[in-house]
Amino acid sequence: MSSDHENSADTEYQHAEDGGPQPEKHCGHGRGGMGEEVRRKEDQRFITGRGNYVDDVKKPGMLHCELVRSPHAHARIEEIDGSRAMDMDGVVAVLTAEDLLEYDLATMPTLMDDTQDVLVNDKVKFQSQEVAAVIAEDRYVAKDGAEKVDVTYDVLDPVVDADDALEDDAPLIREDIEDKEDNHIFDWETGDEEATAQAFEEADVTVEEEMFYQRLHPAPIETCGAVGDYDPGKDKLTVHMTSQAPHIHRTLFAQVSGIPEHKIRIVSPDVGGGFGNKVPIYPGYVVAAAASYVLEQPVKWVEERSENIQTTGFARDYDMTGEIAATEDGEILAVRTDVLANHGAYNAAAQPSKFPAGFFNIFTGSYDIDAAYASLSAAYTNTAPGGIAYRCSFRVTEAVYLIERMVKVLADELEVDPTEIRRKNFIQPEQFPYESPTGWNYDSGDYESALDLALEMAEYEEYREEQQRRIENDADKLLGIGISSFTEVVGAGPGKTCDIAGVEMFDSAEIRIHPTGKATVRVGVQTQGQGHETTFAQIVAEELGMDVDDIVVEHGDTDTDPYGLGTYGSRSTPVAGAATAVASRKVRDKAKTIAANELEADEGDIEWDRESGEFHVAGAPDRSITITEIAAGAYMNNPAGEEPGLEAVNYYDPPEMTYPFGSYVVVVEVDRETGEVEFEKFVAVDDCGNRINPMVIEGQIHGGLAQGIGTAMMEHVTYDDNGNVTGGDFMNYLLPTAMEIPEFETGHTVTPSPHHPIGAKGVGESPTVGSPPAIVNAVVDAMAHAGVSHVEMPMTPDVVWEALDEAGLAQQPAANLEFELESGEAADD
Ligand code: MCN
Ligand code: CUN
Repeated sequence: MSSDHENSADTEYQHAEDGGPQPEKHCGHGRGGMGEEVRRKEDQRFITGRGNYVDDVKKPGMLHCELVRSPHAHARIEEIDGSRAMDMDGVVAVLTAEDLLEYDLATMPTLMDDTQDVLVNDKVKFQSQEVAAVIAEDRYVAKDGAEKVDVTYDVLDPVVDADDALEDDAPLIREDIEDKEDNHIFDWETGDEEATAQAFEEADVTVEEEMFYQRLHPAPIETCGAVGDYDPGKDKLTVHMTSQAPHIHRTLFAQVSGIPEHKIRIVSPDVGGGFGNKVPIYPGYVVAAAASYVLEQPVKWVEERSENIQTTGFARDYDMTGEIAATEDGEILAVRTDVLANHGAYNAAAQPSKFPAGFFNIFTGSYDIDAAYASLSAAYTNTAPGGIAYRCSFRVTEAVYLIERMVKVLADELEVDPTEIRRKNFIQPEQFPYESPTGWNYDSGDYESALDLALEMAEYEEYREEQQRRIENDADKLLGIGISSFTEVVGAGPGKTCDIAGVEMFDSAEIRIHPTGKATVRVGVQTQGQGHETTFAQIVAEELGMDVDDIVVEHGDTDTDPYGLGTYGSRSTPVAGAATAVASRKVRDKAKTIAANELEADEGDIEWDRESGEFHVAGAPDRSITITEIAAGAYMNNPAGEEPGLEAVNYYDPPEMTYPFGSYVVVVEVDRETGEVEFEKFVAVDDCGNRINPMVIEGQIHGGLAQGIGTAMMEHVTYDDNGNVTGGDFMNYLLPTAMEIPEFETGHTVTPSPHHPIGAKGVGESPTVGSPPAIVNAVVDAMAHAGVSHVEMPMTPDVVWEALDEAGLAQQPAANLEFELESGEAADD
């Protein structure tokens, strides 16, 4: 159970009405428009087991593919012998890089400037890398066949840590890159190094902390998979695949295969969670497509759970040093950071190509700081490729962790309440649009209102008093209170900040109103559980005065949908949501002409009434007509000179990103005997501008907070020195369950985006981005009085106990027991 608090001082859309482009007021008309808690339309099929996921796709004559994977992290392949597999009943083919070379399919581009082997050509670069593929009539036979492929390896020394990889004597991982002599990928810097150094020299106080944002795995419920289906009759390749960005994947497939793009169709049916995992392209997709092309039969590949964890795009793995320079009364003068990034064996990170470190350079966060500087190096290692995507807004997660942790470190150094430091340094509402020292243009914000609401909901002052009491009483359980007042950046994005492979980022929507007044909407983004079939219909319902049930939203089929760049970086609402609103308004403009014709009035006299969802004649409100009534006229009675039909398409090129924000307050109890951390209170106040569906937003917040808790407390993809994944299944990679998740209290403020047609910002990633520092701050806060300034994630009980022990706060269980026996209490209990 959770409750949703509103900031009483804040009414919806209030900020917009003070000036700037006016987001339009929703009317609560009950048709399912903006702001209504419409139940998710897609859930009917999901909860009745009628979803259609890639593994549900079955084609006549379909074959199955299993991949042979390397047990070694670094090894040269000497020989691959598939004859024992080929001898098996039901095995149709064994494919190796050599076979793919014939079709020019042995390598594929990653979303960054790198080239990855589809099947290993020469040298294995990470454990479980794809070495060969077995195609068989049945999945079990394929699996058995894969075990019978004999591969001879010459095992090489692996290197798994980024700093080891950059040592002079480290084994060279990427011999396939011409002239490559080391494992260094790139250096990158942002901000003003000199001005920052000067601020540090002049500051009263400086603080520094090292922190490692560990390697994480997105863990969608549905693993990755594809069904390749080449039709020689039409010379057309259809690939059903788990994709967050079907159009980008179609373009990549065209580039990889040489098949012209209009002869490729990517279908992403229902997607069972993505969280960034389904942004990159994986070898299995290419193998399934290539095998179906060669064999002229459909081929399905669906990976197992451990394959998903061990080989598909991981996230984070950022080793950061943070520094803050401040005055003695807590004004932040400068922030500086140095990062070592582990990108794995291939630089497969999905990110706008202008920033090799993603959006990490938003690390000044919610604060008005004059000087900032970041430097970063990235390294290849013998670990799975990736390095960015997991509910992260492209490294904003790491940036937010850095600044929100450092603010706490500074507060403790100055011995002031961390809320005081935040209030003193927040960018103020009147400073928007605000340009940050690293060149970001924040659209709108009111950080103090969100913090005030969160503190009030969390009963902050009471907990501070309780915390003090416990310290004075030497209590067994310490109390800690952590805060994070984060700023997100979502909605990729305008050309100056974002592009993919040189393509400026946009998104699209197409609306067709049928003669009977029902509508089909197609969008270029791809829902993976976010509820687009409902929320995008709500935008249209609002803009056209239609009933949400009369609108169906489709996506995930490149043959029918307008080209779009897909769903990641919480960009669907900021970009495709904007396209949907603009396309709706185009439809409304045309409908107005038809309304004038139908109402026999001058077009200049026709007015749109948002409340009733009707056009009426000025001064004669009873002469009115709805879009539904106009639809027939658009086809059967279109005014002379007007093109028949009622439809529109919009490709929306956003002028700016949107900057959602929030304040989270977490109260924890830390057990001095066991190191266990219990959540006492978890308050999340989010501001994503105008809200389309508050219930969907709350669902997003709950899910994202659970993932933030997993991040802070449990999750870590680990490797041993030989490059073996030691956290490669759900027995060893711990995800939080309902047992570990506390009750959340959510609240919101509303600060519309001034440049978005409906004033909305994204929200999907905010809770995962914003919550880890609040949780770590809380645990550190419980021990700060004894001098603890940092605890590394994941904060498992042993890690916390060690921090307690070092600070002299730990209680020895044995000592306790002795005490109890002596006093005779234990026997009585
Ligand atoms: N929404 C709203 N009003 C707003 C903002 C958003 O009602 N002002 C609604 C949207 O209409 C949408 C949902 O909230 O239904 C999320 O919207 P948005 O913030 O635009 O994010 P996206 O739809 O682009 O989703 C992407 C984001 C990312 S990048 C990851 S990772 C993630 C996340 O969403 N993966 C998810 N949430 C997920 N939720 C589920 N169930 N499954 C995933 O894989
Ligand atoms: Cu950063 S994970 Mo989401 O953008 O698909």
